[in-house]
Amino acid sequence: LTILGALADKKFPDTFRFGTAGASYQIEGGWNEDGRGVSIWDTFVHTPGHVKNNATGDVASDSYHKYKEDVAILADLGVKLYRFSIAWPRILPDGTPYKVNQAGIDYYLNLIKELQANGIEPVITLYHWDLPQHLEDLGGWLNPQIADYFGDYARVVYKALGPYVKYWVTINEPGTTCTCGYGQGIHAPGKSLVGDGIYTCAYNSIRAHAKAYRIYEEEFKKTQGGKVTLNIASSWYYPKDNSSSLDQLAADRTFEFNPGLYANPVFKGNWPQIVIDRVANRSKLEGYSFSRLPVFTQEEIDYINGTFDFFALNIYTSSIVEYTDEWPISQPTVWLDQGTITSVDPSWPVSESSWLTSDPPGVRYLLNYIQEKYNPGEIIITENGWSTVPGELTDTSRVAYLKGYLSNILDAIVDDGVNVTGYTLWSLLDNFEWAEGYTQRFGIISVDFDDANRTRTYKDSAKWYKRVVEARAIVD
Ligand code: PNW
Repeated sequence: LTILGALADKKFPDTFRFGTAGASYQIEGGWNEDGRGVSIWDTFVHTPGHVKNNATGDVASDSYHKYKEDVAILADLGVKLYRFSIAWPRILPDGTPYKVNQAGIDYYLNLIKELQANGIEPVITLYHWDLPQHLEDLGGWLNPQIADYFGDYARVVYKALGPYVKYWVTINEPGTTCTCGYGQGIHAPGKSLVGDGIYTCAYNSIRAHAKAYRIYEEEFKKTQGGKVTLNIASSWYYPKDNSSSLDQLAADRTFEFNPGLYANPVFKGNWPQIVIDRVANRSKLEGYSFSRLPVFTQEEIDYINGTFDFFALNIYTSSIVEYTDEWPISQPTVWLDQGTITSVDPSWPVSESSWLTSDPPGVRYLLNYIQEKYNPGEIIITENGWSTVPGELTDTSRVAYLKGYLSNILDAIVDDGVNVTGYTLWSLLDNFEWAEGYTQRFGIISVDFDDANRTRTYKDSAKWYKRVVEARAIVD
């Protein structure tokens, strides 16, 4: 076991736990088994033209049947955390508490039991994008009542699984759902509402998160003692020219329009001021008598502010931001509201996903920035990972990426004093990568999707990660 020379003495502290992650629709399959209801992703993938090669998650990595094998792999890797999500329509087939599906609850109880028998702690996401279709028929994340539906769902899950769970994530990356699902239309439910739908979705997602947080706080925290937060994806944003205060302004603004849109209401109260001001201004110039950004009442601000027990961060990449003069008034869009020009450094290695390039120092900057700005007390990196082509077992580029990111996370912890307590690598298994189907693979474990058995095989990155977990240090 060789530990990288310069890092020989640097160990991840005892407070830090390694893990891996996945999400229900991406890995489970069993889409119509044992009483599971229909989700917006079932509807989306069963309509041709939405996903590469019209792939579906009907079977996916078949974790609905192979969860014991998956847990055995986790145990072999030596990890102590496993992040997974609950399929809302497995628990409540039409999304409402009118009918609770015990078979769905049992699946997750069995999974948790298996994890705990192997000394692995579950980190559970309540919502990772598989909304019950019935709730979409009512308007989905554009319907303000979604907060109440989500609260009722959360209560059912806390009640059934809460005694065994210490870490809850309410909603995974509302920013991605709102942008891709209700803005660009490339994710379910496939709506293109670039000027207003994204903000309405953001508004309701945050209200729904807060509802689920408050329900836990009031009804379960005392007896169950867990922690709850929402999950936020963020890149690190560099100003294009370090010495330009305008580029710095543009980089800050890009942060506020992306993770800030979701983090600020929860960690500080209300939307970021720059977002309020810019959307109001452009809305007015576009002829609206009100802002396209919904207004939180003071009561809502107070209810939402502070609904976190830790920061759950998904970090994959960085980008470079350049200032530009105000764009002319044309179509209302969030991108024109943001009004910056973003790019990447041509020297950053490119993954199999066009949006994902490797800039390891970015994670250290970002962790320090989040620590400073939001003072969350505790940070868990709930996703970080790299995509390669199908079937690649000698995944050198993934090892290089993970080595770079984990080294910088280690530096942030040891040298900068940022309290990162966990890391759940995305992802344990190759899985259904949303609109990209099975063309981009994020797993450290390869899955053969041509084989009915969905045979799992270790990639080099899994063997490497196992040695890192054992050494609690960055190894070669
Ligand atoms: C995540 N970004 O989304 C999702 O939570 C996963 O379900 C998904 O499989 C994974 O990333 C890989 O795509 C993200 O641009 C999408 O920084 C984009 C970004 C981050 C996360």
